[in-house]
Order: sequence, then C-alpha cells, then structure tokens
Amino acid sequence: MRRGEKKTFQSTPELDRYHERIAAYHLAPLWQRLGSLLTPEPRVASKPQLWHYDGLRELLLESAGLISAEEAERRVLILENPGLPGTSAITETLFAGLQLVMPGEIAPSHRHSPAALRFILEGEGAYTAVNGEKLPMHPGDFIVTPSWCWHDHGHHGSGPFVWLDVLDLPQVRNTGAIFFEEYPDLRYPESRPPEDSFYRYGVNMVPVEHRTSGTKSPLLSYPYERTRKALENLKQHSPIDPCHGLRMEFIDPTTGRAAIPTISTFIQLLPTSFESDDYRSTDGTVFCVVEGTGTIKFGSGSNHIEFRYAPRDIFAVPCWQFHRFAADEETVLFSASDQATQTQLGLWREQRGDYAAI
Ligand code: GTQ
Repeated sequence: MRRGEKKTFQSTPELDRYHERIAAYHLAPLWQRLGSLLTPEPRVASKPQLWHYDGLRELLLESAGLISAEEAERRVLILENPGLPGTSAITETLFAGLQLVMPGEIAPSHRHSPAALRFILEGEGAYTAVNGEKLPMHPGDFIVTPSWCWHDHGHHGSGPFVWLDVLDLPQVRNTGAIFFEEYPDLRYPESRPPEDSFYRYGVNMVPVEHRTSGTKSPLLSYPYERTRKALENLKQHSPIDPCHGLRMEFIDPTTGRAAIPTISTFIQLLPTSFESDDYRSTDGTVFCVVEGTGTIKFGSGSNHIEFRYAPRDIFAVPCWQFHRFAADEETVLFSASDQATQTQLGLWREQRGDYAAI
C-alpha cells in the first residue's frame, strides 16, 4: 500500500476477538479510529445558520409574560446550532443567546468562569454592572464581562431591552473548569463611578501602578459611537480587503491582544454593492448585523446555501466553511470567534480564494 492511500482493514475473527478483549480493559485500537480522529481537513458538526431578528424578537418578548428576569436568573433564548443539538452551542466553541430585560427588572448578580460579551441590539436606559462598575448600554455597544467578574443587569428606561450574549462556555466546558457563584444580594454594591474603566484605560493612558494580568481586559466597554467613527474614518482612505471589507479588531489596550483571551471580536464595514471573495478560516464565527442588508453565501453547487441579512440578524459561520458576502447597502457587521484561542495555540489558519477553483 502506498502512503496517502486510505487504509482499510480486512477484519479477521482474530482481530475482532482481540478488539473485544481489549475493550474490557478500557483500551481501543487507534488503527480503527485514526481516520476519523485525524482528518485531512477540519470536519465539524456545526452548520451555517441565520436567525432573523424579527421572528426572534417576537418569541423573546413573549417570554417576558411567562417568566421574570429574576426568576430566570438570565432571561435568554439560546441560539443553538442545528448541527449541535442539545449542546447549547452556536459553534464548536461558542455559546450565543439573546437576552431580554424589561423596565424595572434586575438580572441578579452572579459570576462564572466562562467569559461573556454583550452586543447591544435594541432599547434605551439599561446597564450592566461589572465588579461594581455600571456600564450604560446603547445599540451597537460591545461590552466585556471577563471571567469570574461579578455582574448584574438592570433597566431604568422604557420598552424592552435586548442584547446578544456570546460566551466561551463550550471551550471552558471542554476543559472541565466550569465554576458559577450567585452573589448573596440581587446587586453587587456599586463601588466605582460609571465608566471608571474607560477613563483609566480607554484614553491611551494607564494608571502608573497598573500591572496587567494579561487575561482580563481592564477596559470593559467599546461604545458604538466611537466604533462607527473609526469605520467612517477608515472608509475615507483605506484599501478595501477583498474578503473582509474594512475590518478592525477590538483589543485589550494594555496588552494589544484580543479583548477576551478566548474570543476575538471584530467590527467590519462592507461598502454598498461590495461582493467579497470566498474566505474560510479555522475559527467558528458568530456574526451580528448592525447596519445594512445583503446576502451571505456558503459553499457552492449542490452544497450552496444563502441567507438574506438585515439589521440585528445573527448568523453562524462554522470552522473552515467557505463563505462570501454581497452587500446591497453599506453593511456593518460585528463578529466574535475563537480565533484568539487558536492563535495562541498556533492552530489558526485561513484561506482566501475562489471556492470553485479549489
Ligand atoms: O448575563 O450572565 O447568555 O450567565 C448565559 C449565561 C448570559 C449573563 C447568558 C449568563 C449570562
């Protein structure tokens, strides 16, 4: 047999008996499993999927008549990938959900080892508090809740308040290191002025005594007002990447690395009528549409699927899945993926190019 040919074993009664005998000792033959363990390329269970906000919103608001934020602890509808049923995962490594807080409600203070991010979709007058610092939330804002930080959410405004949660929960669960703790009171005491972390770490300075942990960004909020201006500025005089349009990564300003050690987060602008080149990478990605309408296309030929997108829609792009965008209107996309984890482990890869040619 030549190297590179698929190995097939002629099973013999002796080999079958041997396999049965070793199973009793909690042993298994690698020669039977190698082909499914070490595939030439990634083979993942997750599928491309898009959730339209309009339908989601209606279902989410219905839950407010059935359960309070306090009773629920977190009133969240999990976006579960159809290829990963029962896992609460949207990609192999990320959890995503839509969270609803109604006026006057409090989602009680707790902390957990998985890190979370909030990407705000709708409403006015709500806040999240992280370790006693109240962070106001506005549509388009990106907010970090680092691992093991106390956090509660509240709403002083009117009307429903909705955001997208993304957590590294499946990654952490794979390691076993899940911890969760409820704070004895509904709210953790407000112990810092609002937006304290922004004034300490978000204005290109750090307090001289600051020692970076490297694992928890001390900057917690990335308001859309500033993010949008950054994109607008780039648009004036930056080359458009054929796959990503104009794309920026959110970073921990004290390290220059991803805002969350296990989750990379991005904002990107696709100009009106932009059609991207095919692209795939090993990070499974969750996208949230901030502005604009268009199409996201996956694969080609008989495997081809496409979804129309509009503001606040959410879609999952699995690991190593070719996809491309066609923007009808100027589009802004937020995205979160496990690129940060993969890069730190030397695993991350990308491929650009024409799907049909590969
Ligand atoms: O807001 O703390 O979507 O603990 C899932 C678990 C949100 C949160 C989720 C959580 C939270």
